[in-house]
Amino acid sequence: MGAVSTPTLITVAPTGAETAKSDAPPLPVTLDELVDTARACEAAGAGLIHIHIRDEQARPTLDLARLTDTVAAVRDATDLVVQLSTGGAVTDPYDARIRVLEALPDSCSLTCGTVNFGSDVFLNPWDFMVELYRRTQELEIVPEFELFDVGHVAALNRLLDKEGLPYGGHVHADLVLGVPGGAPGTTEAVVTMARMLPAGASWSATGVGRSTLPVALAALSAGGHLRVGMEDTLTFAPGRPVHDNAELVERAASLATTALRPPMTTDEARALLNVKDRRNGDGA
Ligand code: KMH
Ligand code: ZN
Repeated sequence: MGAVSTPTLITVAPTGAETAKSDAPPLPVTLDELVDTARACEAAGAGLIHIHIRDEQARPTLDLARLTDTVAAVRDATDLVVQLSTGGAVTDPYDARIRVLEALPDSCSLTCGTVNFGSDVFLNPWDFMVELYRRTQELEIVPEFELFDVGHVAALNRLLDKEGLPYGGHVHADLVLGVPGGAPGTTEAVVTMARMLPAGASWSATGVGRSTLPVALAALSAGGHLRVGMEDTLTFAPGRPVHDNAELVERAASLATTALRPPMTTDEARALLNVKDRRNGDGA
C-alpha cells in the first residue's frame, strides 16, 4: 500500500464546480484569486493544484482559452504541478471534457467510472474513459485516476491492462470518498481501495465534508498522500467555515509532519509523478 516513511504529496483542490461563490465567499473563482491561492498553498506545503475554473459570472466553465491562460498564470506564479479537471461539472459534455487537455497541463484528473453525485450523476462510461486516456498518452499529460468507489479501482486496473501505462510510466490515483453516492469516507474504504491498486502505484485520498480528517489520518497511516481544499471541504470544524484554502493545506502539512511524513517539495512531486517539464516555453 506504500511506504509509511515517504514524504507526503499535498494536493489542493481549491474551487471545484459545485459551490457557489455566494455560499462560500473565500472560494477562488477569478484568475487573480486562483493565482493568489496557488501561491499561498504552495507556501503552506502543497505540491500539486487540481484546478476547476469559473467564468465572469463565477459559473463553472471549460472554456479552452481561459483554461490555457490559467495554466500559464499558475505556472508563472508557482512551481506547483498544474492539474486540470476533466470532470468539470456534472452537466459538461464529453467532448468539452476531452478538449481540456489541449490546454497542456502537467496532469489531469481522469475518473474511472460513473457515480451518483447527490441527486445528479457524474457520467464516465468506459468508452469515454478510454478516449480520454489515449489522448493523455498522445499529449504527454500525466493522468491522476479519480476513484469514487470500489468498482472504479477495478475499472482502473482494466484500463491499464488494455491500454498500457500512462505517460511517464507511473500510476497515481486519488480516492475521493464521502460523496453522496460513492464509497464512504472511512478508514475501511481507504484501506480496501488502496489494497486493490496496482503494485507500485501511489495514491492520495480526500474525504468530502466531515470525513476529511478521518480520511486524511487513515491515508497518512496507510502510506497514502493527501488532497484537501474547498472543492471537498467548506467547514474547518463544526460551526466554523473554512477561511481559505491555505489553512486546509496548513492543517494537512501539520498532520503529515506529525506522522513523520512531511510535505513533499514541488520538485519531489514532479519526480514522483514523472510529469513532462513544460515550465519553459510554450508548454508543448
Ligand atoms: N465536479 C465533479 C462532477 C474531477 O475534477 O475530475 C467531478 C470532479 C472530478 O470534480
Ligand atoms: Zn475536481
